[in-house]
Amino acid sequence: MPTGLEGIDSLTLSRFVLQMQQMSAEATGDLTILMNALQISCKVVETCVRRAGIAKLYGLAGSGNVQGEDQKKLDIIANDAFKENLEDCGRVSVMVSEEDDEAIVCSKATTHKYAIAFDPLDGSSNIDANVSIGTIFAIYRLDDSSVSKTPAEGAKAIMQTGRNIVVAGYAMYGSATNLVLSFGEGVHGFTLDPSIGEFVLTHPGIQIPKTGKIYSVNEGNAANWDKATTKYVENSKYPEVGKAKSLRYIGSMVADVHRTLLYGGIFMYPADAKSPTGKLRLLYEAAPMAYLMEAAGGKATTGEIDILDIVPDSIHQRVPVYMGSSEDIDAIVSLYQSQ
Ligand code: P6P
Repeated sequence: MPTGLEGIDSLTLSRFVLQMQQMSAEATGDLTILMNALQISCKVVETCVRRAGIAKLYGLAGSGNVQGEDQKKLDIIANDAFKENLEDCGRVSVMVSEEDDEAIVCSKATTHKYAIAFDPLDGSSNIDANVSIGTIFAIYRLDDSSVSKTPAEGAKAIMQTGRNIVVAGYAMYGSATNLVLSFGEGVHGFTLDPSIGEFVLTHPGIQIPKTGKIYSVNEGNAANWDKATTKYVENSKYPEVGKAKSLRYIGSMVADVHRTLLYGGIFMYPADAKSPTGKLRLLYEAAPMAYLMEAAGGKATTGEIDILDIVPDSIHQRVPVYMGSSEDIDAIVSLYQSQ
């Protein structure tokens, strides 16, 4: 399928989305409007993150969220920015945010084809240290013949497997601001050009290497790992053949996944004795990142099942995560199979 990228340089995200939609006979423009609201939200958050130190936006907000985590001031600012823009665009019927207990039924929706799950500012514990943080999102298609009227109905409508994702991606607020996304056909990376205020195409057609030299995990949890994870990390450090892998761990999922996507290797957040279902959330962290990994030629698993095949049972459900280069994921899966 043509990607619409042929022979075009400095393609902006806005034009990319328009071209993608113009190639689809049944496109109505709703997704284009939704994507525009999404990228405006990313630009608002980017500005706040860049100015956080100067505008005294570091530190705690003095409140907590459904995850039991202390909310940072920027967590709330980012969450409000996404909810307001996505509500006001009128093309989102249901929203789920990491920062909100329940699903949100959008009263301003004029169409009911799309739901979005997002983590407005993932990795926020790193904000005050100026470590890269990000936004993760997944857009799901709804059956618009039955409009959700309550948070419970909205939650039921959005709880679909990752195979039903229409668009997934992340923004990373780092030394540059990247927006990496996929509509299912290929993964493309855009970089915010502050001189024109547009995301421009810088990484067309990202393909993850089949294997990598890096493993990424919080080794501080090693005492609680299961046998398969312990064995995998041991093999990475003391391989029977070849060179040992390097350990790189930032502690911000967007940054660790972005590096894995570009350089290859494996990113892991296993389940362990402390967190029997792992730490990362399925709907707005694991599934969107798994969607990108598979679209880039990689894999994503809990060790026992592809992440994209999991049917969610709650909107904040956590799952174990292993994602990255196909050969590295095959290695952890075979360790689980022999466990
Ligand atoms: P730990 C950040 O809080 C986050 O949700 C992800 O971005 C990151 O991958 C993970 O948690 C880090 O968790 O336990 O290693 O600090």
